[in-house]
Amino acid sequence: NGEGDAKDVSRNIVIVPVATIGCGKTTIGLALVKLFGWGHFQNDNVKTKKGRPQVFADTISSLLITNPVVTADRNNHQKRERDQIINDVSRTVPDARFVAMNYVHDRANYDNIRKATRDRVLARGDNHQTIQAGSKGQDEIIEIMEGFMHRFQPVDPQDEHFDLIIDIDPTVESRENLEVVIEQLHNNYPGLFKDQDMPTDADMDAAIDWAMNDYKPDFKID
Ligand code: IDP
Repeated sequence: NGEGDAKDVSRNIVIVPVATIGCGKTTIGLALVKLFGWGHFQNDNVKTKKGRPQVFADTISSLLITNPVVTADRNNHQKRERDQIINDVSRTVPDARFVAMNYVHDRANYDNIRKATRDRVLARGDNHQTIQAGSKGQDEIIEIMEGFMHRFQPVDPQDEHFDLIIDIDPTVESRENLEVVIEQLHNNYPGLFKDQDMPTDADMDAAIDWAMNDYKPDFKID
């Protein structure tokens, strides 16, 4: 983890979504690409079969060379995945800092989360890289989503090496969550934004619209 004052940081930030399928993490990652030109890499674009976690981490590390902020887009819904990305990126980029984009999953809220995520994925499934709803039945999709919900482990701030944990709500619109993420990044790391104007409401609306409607995923072949 990076040394020194967070307010002086202007690079080597990794956004680590903590999520299940359909929370909106890719949508926010893409909106950040559109708004700030930051990096974004989806785990499903790792084409190798062996050593996928290592390839994913190495790709994030490489992207940090040219991007001040990179979103490590996979669910990271278990502690071991989060430890893996933090440890492996830190080995090549020792001053990297990790920000959890934390879709809070309280067990008591599971039914609301199920409803929100299923509605999104089933409505627009063909646009989802992991699910590719067109090729799967609804029951099969729901089963895959349930697996992630069941295995989900909440972030433990004491025991995990995040520099910042941004809590967001999987049941609200991605537009709302995007604004919270940008606000908290700006409050904690003003140096990331010093060369650019902050986005307006209309800019954020347009970025979400682009991420949801114009971007098409690059499907993995297997
Ligand atoms: P994930 O990366 O967390 O699995 P996304 O792929 O970003 O989730 O979103 C799942 C689906 O829901 C996509 O088809 C996306 O376009 C759609 N979606 C994302 N955010 C919203 C929203 O705020 N309202 C409605 N649909 C959304």
